[in-house]
Amino acid sequence: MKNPENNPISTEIKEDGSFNRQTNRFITPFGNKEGDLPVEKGRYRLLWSAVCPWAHRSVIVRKVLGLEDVISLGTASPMRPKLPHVDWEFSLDDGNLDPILKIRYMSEIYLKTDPTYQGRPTVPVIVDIKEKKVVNNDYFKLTNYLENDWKPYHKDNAPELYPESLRQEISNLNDVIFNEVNNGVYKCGFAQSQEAYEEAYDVLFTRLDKLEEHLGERRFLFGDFITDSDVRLYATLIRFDVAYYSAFKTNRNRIVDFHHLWGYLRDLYQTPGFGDTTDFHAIKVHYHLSNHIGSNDHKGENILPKGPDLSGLLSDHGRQALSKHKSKFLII
Ligand SMILES: N[C@@H](CCC(=O)N[C@@H](CS)C(=O)NCC(=O)O)C(=O)O
Repeated sequence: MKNPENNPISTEIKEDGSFNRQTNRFITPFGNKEGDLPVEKGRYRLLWSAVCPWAHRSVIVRKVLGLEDVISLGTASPMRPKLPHVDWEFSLDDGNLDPILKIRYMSEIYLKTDPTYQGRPTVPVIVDIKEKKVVNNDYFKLTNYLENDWKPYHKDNAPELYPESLRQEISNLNDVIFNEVNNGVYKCGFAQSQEAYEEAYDVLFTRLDKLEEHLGERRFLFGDFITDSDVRLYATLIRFDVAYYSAFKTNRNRIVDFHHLWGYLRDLYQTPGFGDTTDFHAIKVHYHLSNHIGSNDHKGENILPKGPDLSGLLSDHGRQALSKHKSKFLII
């Protein structure tokens, strides 16, 4: 893996100190067209770590749509070893091996697939179990594949997270959420100049203020039903107070300090597929103790923050009342 100066993201930092995320290497889509990845029950394994917001959203969608028996799940530990490059390890499994793929480190499967692979070995990634090869790590589109191309395997009465009639609006909003919120927190955390950090911070909180207003009138982003955009926003909001607020210096205020965003987050957290796939311990361990890209050297420190108090996530949110009131979508 490329690792100049022993900094795994050095190739993703621009001259002005801003973070410019690497592109995905394995992007073949799922589908029925020639060259597409065939949609087959039992053929693939989704590798994730509960810490990762990009992977978490695929795991939420997999559960919400009832694809758990269709695509299996391998879970890497939140504690990342440095070998000397930072890797993901299957140390939660017996013998430190993923039980199906029999690999210990994520880099093994990337390098087996492409011995010249130079990027970071990231999650989420879909592996073809038969071929033991990475087939897709397109974290941006993965949920859309599960929602659209994997439809034949959805459970009965599965929700429409990516309805045809709203697809363009959902995609437009997803771009904004990605640039300003999902990746926005990373742009704050990984910035290597004061200016780049402050610019990303301002963009992030300006967007959160707009979302706060928007969600004051709607239960979810598009009205009274959950869509792919809500899944994407949730994955960042649920990590915000626990990790980003301190680890990435996104500290103008916490999500609990926003009235509507906090209610919205509680609402989603209490929805099957969301809270039950959220592992705060893993998130804290990763962002505060482990090696994660962009992190400072922790100098052997091993004290996990005790807070914040998350018990409020289970409190009544009262947002059902907003479902009656649907107004025109106007956020971008
Ligand atoms: N594949 C994307 C996004 C996925 C991603 O960054 N996942 C993180 C975890 S949240 C990861 O696996 N990082 C491993 C590493 O950087 O070594 C990317 O390469 O930027």
